[in-house]
Amino acid sequence: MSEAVKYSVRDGVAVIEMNNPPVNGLGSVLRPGIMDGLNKAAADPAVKALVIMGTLKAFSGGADIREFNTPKSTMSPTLHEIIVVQDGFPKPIVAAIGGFALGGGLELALACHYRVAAPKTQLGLPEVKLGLLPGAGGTQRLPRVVGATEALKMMTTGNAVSAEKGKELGLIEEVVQGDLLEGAIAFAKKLVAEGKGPRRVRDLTVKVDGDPQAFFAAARADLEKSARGFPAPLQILGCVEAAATLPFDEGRAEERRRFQILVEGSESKALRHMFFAERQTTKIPDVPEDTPVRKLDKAAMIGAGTMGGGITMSFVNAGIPVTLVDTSQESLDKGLATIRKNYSNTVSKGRLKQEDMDKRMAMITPSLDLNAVKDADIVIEAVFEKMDIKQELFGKLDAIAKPGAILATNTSTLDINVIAAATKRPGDVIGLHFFSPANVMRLLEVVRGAKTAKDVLATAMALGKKLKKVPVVSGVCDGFIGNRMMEKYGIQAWYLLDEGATPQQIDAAMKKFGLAMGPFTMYDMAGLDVGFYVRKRRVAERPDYAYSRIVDRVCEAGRFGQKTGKGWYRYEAGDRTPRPDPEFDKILADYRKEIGVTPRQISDEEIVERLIYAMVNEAAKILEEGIALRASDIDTVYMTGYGFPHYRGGPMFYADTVGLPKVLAAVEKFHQGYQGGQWKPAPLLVKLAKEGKGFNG
Ligand code: T1G
Repeated sequence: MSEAVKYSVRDGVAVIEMNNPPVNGLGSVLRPGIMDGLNKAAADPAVKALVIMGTLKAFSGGADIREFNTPKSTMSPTLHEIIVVQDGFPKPIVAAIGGFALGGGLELALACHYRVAAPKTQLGLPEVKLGLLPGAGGTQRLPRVVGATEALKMMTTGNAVSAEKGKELGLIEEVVQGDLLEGAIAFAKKLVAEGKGPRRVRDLTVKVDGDPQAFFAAARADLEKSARGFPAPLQILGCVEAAATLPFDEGRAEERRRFQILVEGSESKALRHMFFAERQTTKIPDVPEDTPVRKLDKAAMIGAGTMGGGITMSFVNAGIPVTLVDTSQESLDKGLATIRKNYSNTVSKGRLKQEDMDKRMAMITPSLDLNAVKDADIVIEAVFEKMDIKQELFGKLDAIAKPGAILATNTSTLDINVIAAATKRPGDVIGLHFFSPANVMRLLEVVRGAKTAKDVLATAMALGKKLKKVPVVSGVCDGFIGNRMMEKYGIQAWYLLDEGATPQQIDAAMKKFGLAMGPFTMYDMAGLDVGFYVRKRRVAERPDYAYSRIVDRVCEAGRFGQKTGKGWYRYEAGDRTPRPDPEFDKILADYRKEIGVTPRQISDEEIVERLIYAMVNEAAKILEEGIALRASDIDTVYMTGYGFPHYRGGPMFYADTVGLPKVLAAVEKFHQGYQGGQWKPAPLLVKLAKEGKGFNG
């Protein structure tokens, strides 16, 4: 038996203990040991019952996702083969669940005859979050235990239930308050004493609320609306319907058929890529995982505006008190009122208790005095995006903040190294680029300055996770990772207007591609004023900075988006719906005449290629320059901060899926066009395309 599985016998009860860190993934390491234990327990006449257990932290996190689409996933014994042995087992099997039983882990437990769990254990079938369905009998057994309604809810949301809820649902027999293994063995011995043998879940029937035909028709209609193009939820529904209408083995065959469709599909591969990508971002080659992190018990926020307020909320939500500093009482009051309103909205939706809101508000200490930051372990600024203002502030913070305090800037474009140079402690300076709304968006770009100390970087990454963000390391460049790519995306959108497209056509094409919203709707929502200012700076720094001036024409007409009631679109008072605007059409027509361009028909395909491949080409440069540590970090940036469709896995994964030779051919075609150098293929793209490789290895 492998050391990942321990087998023992106590008072006639065999115990199989799985110990394959970090999550007892049911991969090719663990499965043989489980099968050996089953065979031993079945063959030993002294054994009257069997307990299967993991560790207190993890019963099992399910099948090993890394093995899918590889020979390992079908290496015998498979999870399916183990479960068949459980089904035919002649003695009662008890699952002793601690920590979590998820996916194949819960399916293993469901193939046991009884289940006990420690308090607070999480029980779930989250496969849908990977674009899959429970493929080891879960879609057939769970409905037999909790009924069709609860089973559908658990499997189509992927949300786990607690042990206590599991007991209510009949998913487990007992919540063991004391030692889990002792409790499970006692439960097994009691079964034997009472002469209770195996009780196979597969022999139960599925309870359906009301008429089955009507039930499943209604469920299908609901899922067709909510699934938004994802295939897994409807495949799960098909399996539950089979569980309710077919003999077990036929239902199981239906489940395997539908699972195979999903596991080979691009959506699931993209979602599995994202699962691992999000967990790779904290792995920094030259910063060991055990690098000591600094204490972060108190924070200070400079700037009570939109970003400062959102960042403050992120900290107090994580239990870190914040001293909120601004230059005027009016700004402070406004900032606190916005925070209070945001929390009140959450309370009114029942997602936050009033007492918790009050606790969080009490953790915010407003101040007009910069010296109030002197005890903070970390000071973050979100003041006006001007270098001289930031430098002056950092000079002051350097003198006030205590030794060892981290000084962070929320700048979205300015050079961290220049800001750090305004202090005597550049090692303590780092960029924490939050995305608006900062209390909601998961992405946090952690910008590493040339002199940022390794422990400061490690501390910032740990802080990101504590704030329930996805921290991604970026090097220093204009726009870091996300905005630098987004700039190329926007430039192509503007050029396409010159050439004959409209904002609504481009937005529609990008929404059809899967983005949460198109570029022009997004720019109107974010506001065109910041970009107007940033472009002026860029043109001053780089006179050859090329872009269509249509965007400046719009700004010069005072059209800055929703905040001015018009931008690329017009807006009715109190209504955020973007509406085509004849006034804009005239600005565009005049501009086309000014540059002598006759508008042409442009296909959606060209729109998507121009916008996405412009980003991919820039991303290849970001990778080459070491601004991003890996391609999957860039994918993570786009999926957690820019509304990139998860089922496409991010821009780099999408490019790999299209095939880099095809991407390169398109980039080279655009390079021959009037934009010329802007489309010069990145050397890394050329190299990988020629080698037949992808960005994600
Ligand atoms: N397979 C492979 N690796 C996994 C894994 C899994 N199922 N779950 C976690 N890991 C790795 C993860 O990549 C990370 O690796 C480390 O474990 C710690 O993860 C047949 C088809 C279990 C709640 O969807 O939800 O069963 O970065 O940081 O915060 O029907 O991991 O250290 O190298 O997330 O304590 C279904 C997925 C699979 C559960 C633990 N199961 N995992 O959270 O740790 S498909 C899931 C999680 C399946 C069957 C179907 C969480 C967790 P590294 P972590 P955590």
